[in-house]
Amino acid sequence: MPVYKPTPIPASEITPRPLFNDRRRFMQIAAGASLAALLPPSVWAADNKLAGVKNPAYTVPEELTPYKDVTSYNNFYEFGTGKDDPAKNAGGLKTRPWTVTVEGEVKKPQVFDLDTLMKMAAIEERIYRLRCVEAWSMVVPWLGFSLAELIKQVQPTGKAKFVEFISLNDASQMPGQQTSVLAWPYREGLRIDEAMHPLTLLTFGLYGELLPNQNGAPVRVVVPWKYGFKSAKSIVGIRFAEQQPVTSWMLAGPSEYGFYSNVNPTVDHARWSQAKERRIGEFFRRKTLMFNGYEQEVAALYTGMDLKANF
Ligand SMILES: Nc1nc2c(c(=O)[nH]1)N[C@H]1C(S)=C(S)[C@@H](COP(=O)(O)O)O[C@H]1N2
Ligand SMILES: [Mo]
Repeated sequence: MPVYKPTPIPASEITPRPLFNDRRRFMQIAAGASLAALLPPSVWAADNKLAGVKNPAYTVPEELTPYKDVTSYNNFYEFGTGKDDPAKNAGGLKTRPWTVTVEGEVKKPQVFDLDTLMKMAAIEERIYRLRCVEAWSMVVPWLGFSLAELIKQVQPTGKAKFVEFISLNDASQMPGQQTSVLAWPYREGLRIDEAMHPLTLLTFGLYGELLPNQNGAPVRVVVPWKYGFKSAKSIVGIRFAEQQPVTSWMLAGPSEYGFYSNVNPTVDHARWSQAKERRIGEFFRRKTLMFNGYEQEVAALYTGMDLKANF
């Protein structure tokens, strides 16, 4: 089993950089104004707030995608396949009480209540890119902590080589599950060293509030160097296994969606190029970066692997 050795974070990544290109907004933040002050008041339903300490090691030198776009342009097939379907149809999702069952090849299998899970480690704000396989991308201030914190607590056995994520399966709440566009429940997976990588974020919120339902409330993963579909939403199960799990997208199209699905501008999707992407809210397309810009941090995970064969 490949053991993850943390890559030293280069000095350029540690030096705090402006979070925004827009100088005025940056100066407001630098002057100590809270992010809340920069957003429309309607966004800040008091009970939905979630505080996170900014982690300057995890940011990108690009403008944030506006909250409105992050929460209205979504993929969440449990609520329909249109980009605006999740925001329209996910309102009734019941996100409390909520449990996440952690099982399989672990010494301490456990059912975590959401509130217990959220208190397991300090919630950080991390600004990550998220790039969909459909060649659009966003920059989002996520709130959560490294999934590794949870994995360490449950103590994987020597046999645990993969981690599977299982989303909620409830057609009464998720109208999209009345169709068979994907095999339900939505399943995704990572190799255990990918899951242990500090960048892999167990995510509870964005933009200073709890996750809106359409973004995967109440808990999801965000794996920033992989195509968006690896970042499973509304997770109810995490299973450790010796064998590579079969994911919903692999079942839907094995020649189009591989297990690894690393963002890679040099490996095209079966039906389109991955060389460029459209940042939501922008007109001109940008060049897609290797591993979505996280090459320095994650390339070592794939040393010696043929990334064309393992797409
Ligand atoms: N359960 C579940 N998780 C999911 C999806 C889904 O359809 N169901 N879509 C994936 C895809 S394709 C993308 S691009 C991201 C989108 O996350 P966002 O809506 O927060 O931008 O969620 C991923 N996680
Ligand atoms: Mo996606």
